[in-house]
Amino acid sequence: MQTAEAGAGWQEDIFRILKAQGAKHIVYVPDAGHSTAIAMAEADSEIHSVVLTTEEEGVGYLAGAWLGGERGAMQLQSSGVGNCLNTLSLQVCGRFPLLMVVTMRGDWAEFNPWQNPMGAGDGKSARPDGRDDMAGRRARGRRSLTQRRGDHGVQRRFRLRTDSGTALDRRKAMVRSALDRREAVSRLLTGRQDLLVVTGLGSASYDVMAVGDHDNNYYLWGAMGSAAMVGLGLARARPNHSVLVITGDGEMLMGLGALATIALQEPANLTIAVLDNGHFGETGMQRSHTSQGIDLDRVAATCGFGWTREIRDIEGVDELRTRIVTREGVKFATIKIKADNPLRVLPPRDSVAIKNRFSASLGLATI
Ligand SMILES: Cc1ncc(C[n+]2csc(CCOP(=O)(O)OP(=O)(O)O)c2C)c(N)n1
Repeated sequence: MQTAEAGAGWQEDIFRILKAQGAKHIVYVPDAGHSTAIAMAEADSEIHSVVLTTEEEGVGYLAGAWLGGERGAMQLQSSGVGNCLNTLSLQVCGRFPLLMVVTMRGDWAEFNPWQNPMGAGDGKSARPDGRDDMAGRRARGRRSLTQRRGDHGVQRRFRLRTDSGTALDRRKAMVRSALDRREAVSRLLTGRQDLLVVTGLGSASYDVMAVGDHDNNYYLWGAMGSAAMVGLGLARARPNHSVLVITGDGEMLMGLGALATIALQEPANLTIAVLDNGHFGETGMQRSHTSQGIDLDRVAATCGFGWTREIRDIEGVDELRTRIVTREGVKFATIKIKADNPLRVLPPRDSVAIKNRFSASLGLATI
């Protein structure tokens, strides 16, 4: 009895402190240790509480909320810190604050040995600047170079096997009915006014930059799979703005769980537009799942997005543009584009400056 009360007590304290410090967003993958605080967040109408499918979604979400001028925290267990590693580049490179309240597993008397690797490693994992262990990193770098060389051989053999008959026909049909990516993005952003735009890494960012740099653009250069969640956090923090995420099929596929998370939140002001060339264009045009039977708009529809479309013509892009500004429900579109690689138009790489510019344009103080 005494133990249970003590447990609930610290959780209540954590929730109260977070709220007192102005946290508006509590995002979590449940851990038993956080259950009281999660229940308090769920019951509090002033808090956006967001259940995630995986912890890295929380990293993107909280960066988005911060871009929109609001604070939050993630509650997770130590194994979830491991899930976040790559996305932490968002915090490091954009210098977004990130508060994670981590319940430790893999500590003294842990009964599940599978909790031990992350329990023992969390201190280092949460430091993606990785200032220690340089020798280990160099060794790992050599190994991954060998693996990369090996992988390319595998890809070539795989491509030869799959490029036969019907698959090839399907690809040709797709190319015939596909849009020019630069034209599609340019049309989508025409007359954008106060639209807030988040771009996934690589080609989608180059397309948006090719239209013209803008104070209300936030470009991701990494944290692959995070764009939709940054969009969600931003949309929740800025309900009176329309928020548009523009990303690639590969980037969206890496964060597919986000579609489930976003559908539950139903942000009426958020639209996700996936530029779908059926390939990982940036890395050498390897085929992605979307040219092999996976339809992202149908995944979004199944998750519960109220409006979804597969767009194959410029009229469809025009319709999407008019819908984005309505803020009448969460929307998802795949825009089928040609699998080509137009000249790269690189956005600025100083992600802190871009963040501060974005905040300033919303009238927010920058730090
Ligand atoms: C975690 C991670 N894995 C792999 C990569 C390498 N990578 C960079 S861009 C990219 C493909 C992006 O494909 P897509 O989003 O479809 O954009 P496209 O260039 O095809 O428009 C990949 C796999 C990465 N940056 N991060």
